[in-house]
Amino acid sequence: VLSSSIGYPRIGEKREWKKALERFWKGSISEDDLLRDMKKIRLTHLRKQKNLGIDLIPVGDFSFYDHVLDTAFMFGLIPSRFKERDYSINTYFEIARGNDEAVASEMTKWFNTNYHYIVPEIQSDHTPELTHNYPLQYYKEAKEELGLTTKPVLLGPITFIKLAKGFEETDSDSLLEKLVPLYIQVLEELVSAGADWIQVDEPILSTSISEKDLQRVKDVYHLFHSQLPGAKILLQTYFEAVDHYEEIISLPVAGIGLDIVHDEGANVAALKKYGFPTDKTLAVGLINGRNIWRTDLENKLSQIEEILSETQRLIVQPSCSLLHVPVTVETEQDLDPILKNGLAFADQKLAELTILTRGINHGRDSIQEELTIQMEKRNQLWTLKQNASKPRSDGTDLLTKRNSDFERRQNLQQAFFDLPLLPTTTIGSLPQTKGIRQARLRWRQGEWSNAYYDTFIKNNISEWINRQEELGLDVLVHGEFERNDMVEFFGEKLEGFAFTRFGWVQSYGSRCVKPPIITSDVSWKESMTVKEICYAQSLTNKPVKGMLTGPITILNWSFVREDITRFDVTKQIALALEKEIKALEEQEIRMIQVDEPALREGLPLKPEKQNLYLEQAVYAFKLATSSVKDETQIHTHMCYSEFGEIMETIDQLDADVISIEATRSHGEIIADFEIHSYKKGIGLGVYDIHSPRVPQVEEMETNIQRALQVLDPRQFWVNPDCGLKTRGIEETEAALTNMVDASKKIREQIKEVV
Ligand code: THG
Ligand code: ZN
Repeated sequence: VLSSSIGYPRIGEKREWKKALERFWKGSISEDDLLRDMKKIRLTHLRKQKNLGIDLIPVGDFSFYDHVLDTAFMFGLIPSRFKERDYSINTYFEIARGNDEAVASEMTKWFNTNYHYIVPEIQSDHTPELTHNYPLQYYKEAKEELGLTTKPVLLGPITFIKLAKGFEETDSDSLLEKLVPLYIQVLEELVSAGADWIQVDEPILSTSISEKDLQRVKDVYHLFHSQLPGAKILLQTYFEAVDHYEEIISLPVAGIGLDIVHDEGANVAALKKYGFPTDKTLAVGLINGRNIWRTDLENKLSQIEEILSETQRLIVQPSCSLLHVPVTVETEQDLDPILKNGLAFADQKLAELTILTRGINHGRDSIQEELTIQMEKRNQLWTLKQNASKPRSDGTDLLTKRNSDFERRQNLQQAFFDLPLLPTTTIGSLPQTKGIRQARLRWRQGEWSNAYYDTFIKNNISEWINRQEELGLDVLVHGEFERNDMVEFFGEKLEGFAFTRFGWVQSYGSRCVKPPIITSDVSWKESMTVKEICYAQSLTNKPVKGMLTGPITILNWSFVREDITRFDVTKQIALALEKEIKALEEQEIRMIQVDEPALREGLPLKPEKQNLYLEQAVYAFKLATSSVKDETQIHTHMCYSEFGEIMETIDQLDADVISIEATRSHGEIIADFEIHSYKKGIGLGVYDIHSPRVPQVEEMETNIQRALQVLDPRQFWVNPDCGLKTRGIEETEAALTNMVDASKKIREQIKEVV
């Protein structure tokens, strides 16, 4: 049995990768410098995996930005607004980041993770061509520099085209006809260079695919087989069970990779029911690639024994690429030692894998010592937790319904706030300038006293309250200058969370997040937002919105304990937030926004599991928000499109006002709300904040008018499409001035009609 790594984090132990990229973008290092730094990082990662004892080490999982973009670029699929046929690294980055003339390609979530990929845009006049054979380059590099024979990794053609946009579904076949020969060329060159296993990722097989797509899978992999009888393809799936187990295992490939961690037992059940072909290798995704807890190796050994009784040719590996976990626990100096011992990031997971592999190959006795140590470390953490935690009641006695229905609340709220038609507001965060980031750092490092820092934050709040008043906004925000990440901030103030220093995970491009770790029961210990919000409210007669991150988002953007259910953890978070909401309300804060940007991302990949998730999400949101007075207006905000399928859920949240990111796909979202005849308050972003461009008044008027064709002016709010923290001050002021103008103009036009 061989051990294998499906993919390794790109960012480096100290985010060297991110830093090199950002230095290059800033112009402070040359392209040659960048290439040299990146090569060094790649080789370091290969060496590390080798030293950890991994047999099959991946190449081609590395990227300068995103592996989906790499695949598009490798095949010359450059959107026509960029320099076509210029396959330089600058064009590559422009597609991801935009340039002065052209907007960047859209990015969206990679399956149910917090990683974002660049959506390939394939135009009907595109003729794909092979511009770079990245896996080959990296394969050769590993051989020449380190004498290593590695396992090239590619994103498979079916998943690639399913993630792409810009063409009709009916054109998929002709597109595949053009792409598949290029894939064959890539594979052929790899085989000629001596590659043994070649991993072709098709995570789309873990979603529910249509019969038509299944047929496409069969056609493509049969073609690969007939054209490349010598290629040892490992067809890799992850994140869920495969729906069409029998068909998948019958494909003419040398190996199949299955995730047996996130499949809720379905893959192994299928294996037992239908068996596995004796001439193929099963790559078993055994170690959780998405959490950070030390593995129960005893349990994994028994699982492997069970699998070995069905089929003998095995590779063992993590359940998915380790892109989704931080690099190493080693560098963490400040963690509680029991917690630290109980954690496994990418490097520790690969070490676990090596132990398991030895145990399988040479018998359990050969790893007894390591096994004992490992199990002790795990048990120390978890028995401790179990003693400490007394799971709450099932929550049936808890309040999850507002006092009155929306109609009554709406009347009371209108009387209370007396807002104009098409009220203007923003989503919550205001520009986080370098000065603000630096101030936070100085305070954290003890350079600034609490009092000094508090004054600094207050000054920023007051400056921006004035600005918002001058701009003529109707509902104001305090700006969130005191906050780092919207989940980290609350995690640090709630009971039950732990934090790492270097536990970064790539979110998109060079941007990383450091997910908090939920280690024990979550509870409220002190007010988290009251001081800043009340200070802001004291400066103005206009309403200031209280700003909180919702329970589902805190859950989805954290690493979560596994000794109690995720739903139990969610309820704990919701109850803690409820306390904060009550605390705000007691201080006369009467608009409270509870953001759930990650609600859609956590949607299970399998349709049959989606309802339960959505029900629980609604329950948690209502648990947090239902106990307020009728006059208190609950807002929520969500990012990203594809709301159609969760419209029902959005309605059930029973928020008085929702704002959603909509500028990039305005038409579709408006249609969704029309179909579902949504009646509550709604702000569809009237401009895109992801770009420094300042839109003209007319452009925003058009966006508002378009929405008013289907939405009642009495329900419509005018706001940017997301928080403004990544924008500069000047562009923000200019855009908001135009936004307020646009709203006022339309107010004038419609006031007779309403
Ligand atoms: N928080 C978390 N996850 C997220 C978002 C978030 N996922 C989706 C979306 N928002 C991703 N967006 C971003 C935007 C900015 C950054 C990261 C993700 C970012 N990160 C800093 C960096 O990499 O330089 C580090 C942050 C810091 O210094 O604290 O800017 O908002 N959890
Ligand atoms: Zn948003």
